[in-house]
Amino acid sequence: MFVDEISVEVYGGKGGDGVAVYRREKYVEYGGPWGGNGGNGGSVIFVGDEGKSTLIDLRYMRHIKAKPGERGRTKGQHGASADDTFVKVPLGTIIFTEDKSLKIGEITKQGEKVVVAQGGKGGRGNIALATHKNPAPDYAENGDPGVYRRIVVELKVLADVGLIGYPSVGKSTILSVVSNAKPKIAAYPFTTLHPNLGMVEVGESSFVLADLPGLIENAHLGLGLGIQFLRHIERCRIFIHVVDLTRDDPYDDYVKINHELEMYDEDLLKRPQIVVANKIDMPGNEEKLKKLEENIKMPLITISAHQRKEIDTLLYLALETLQNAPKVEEKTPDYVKNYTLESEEPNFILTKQEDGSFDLTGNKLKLIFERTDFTKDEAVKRFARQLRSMGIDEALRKEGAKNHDTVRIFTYEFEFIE
Ligand SMILES: Nc1nc2c(ncn2[C@@H]2O[C@H](COP(=O)(O)OP(=O)(O)OP(=O)(O)O)[C@@H](O)[C@H]2O)c(=O)[nH]1
Ligand SMILES: [Mg+2]
Repeated sequence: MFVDEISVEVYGGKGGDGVAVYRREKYVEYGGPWGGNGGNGGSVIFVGDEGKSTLIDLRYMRHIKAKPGERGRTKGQHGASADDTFVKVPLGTIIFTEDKSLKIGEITKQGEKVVVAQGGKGGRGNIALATHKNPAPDYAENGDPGVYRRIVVELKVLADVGLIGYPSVGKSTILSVVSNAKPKIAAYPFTTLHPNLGMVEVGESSFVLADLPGLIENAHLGLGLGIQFLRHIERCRIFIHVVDLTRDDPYDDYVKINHELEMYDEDLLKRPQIVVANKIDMPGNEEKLKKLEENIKMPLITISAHQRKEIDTLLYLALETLQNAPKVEEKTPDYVKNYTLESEEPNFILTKQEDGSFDLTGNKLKLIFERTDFTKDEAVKRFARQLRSMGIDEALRKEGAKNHDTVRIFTYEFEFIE
């Protein structure tokens, strides 16, 4: 099955915790701090791979977790950072945030990488935390949590040439005779439910051909398989427009399909088309053929996919047309902003509750919170200092906080002390 949009959960690895230990050796009188830093957690990284053409792999790994960093060790040794977790994805993959309002990245080249979930930084051990004032801290930092997010991964078919036309005109049959692809072929409409891709070799050259689900009138309004497949057409540089000589009026079909393209995006009509009249092996097609020849201004080739008649003529013409066709401009919807790491978020968000207590949240505050080992007095004091330097005390005062008011920070409650 062709997968073109999939939602997955990605987890950066947690950073390893730093440790708080002291040096105790035979001849060392005053053992100093000797706890190493935790290692960084691994990141989940998507990497472009030309060998892939679908997102099917992602379907089998809905949750992608990178490994955590190692805890710091004694003797000042740092914990090892975890290896990143790489996931190979096809070129043309676009990664969005869950609601698709932000684009996290796009992969267009072999080996190109996009970090989709950053691993957490390792926490500092008590060596790194030692200061002039406190040369031997008895606490260490916890490792940062890795980024967790749900992402939407999208792949538009990266085909150069697209087969378009009504259902049952023989699009899949054509793909099956010119490539190794094995699309489903049957005498009923909408046999093809998802685009199939095939690599077509023509002499020394090759191109990717997409067999697209059949279109019908008002596809642009969602009829038949509808708009979702018109999207796949966007990247094709040229079209092979297939008409069926056994249908009542192939010329009328041709006009209607082009109208659908135009209604979806009028630029699509500017792309070169080769019109292919298929099923010439069937009797009674002279009149219909004549009407096509008289009215169609584009190159027209008459073939029989069944009997493999004139298939080579078609392929050489497709290749030549493709080589002269302009590159397709990517259209990114206006609403999609590029995701940036510098968030415009404030350091913290303070809200006064109805019962007179205060609530503090925010991603930056969260980071400091997660790093703190609340079982250690010293660490808690340090946390309080960090809050002060972020301006939280002042903000609380401004909001009217008085002695002994309750301040909630994530899972902990504190007392405000003047
Ligand atoms: N006589 C004859 N029949 C053909 C020819 N090419 C395809 N067919 C038949 O037409 C029917 C439809 O063919 P498909 O290739 O599945 O058509 P399609 O355009 O992919 O159809 P959808 O996937 O439904 O859009 C099948 O029964 C084919 O065997 C041909 O050259 N001659
Ligand atoms: Mg088909």
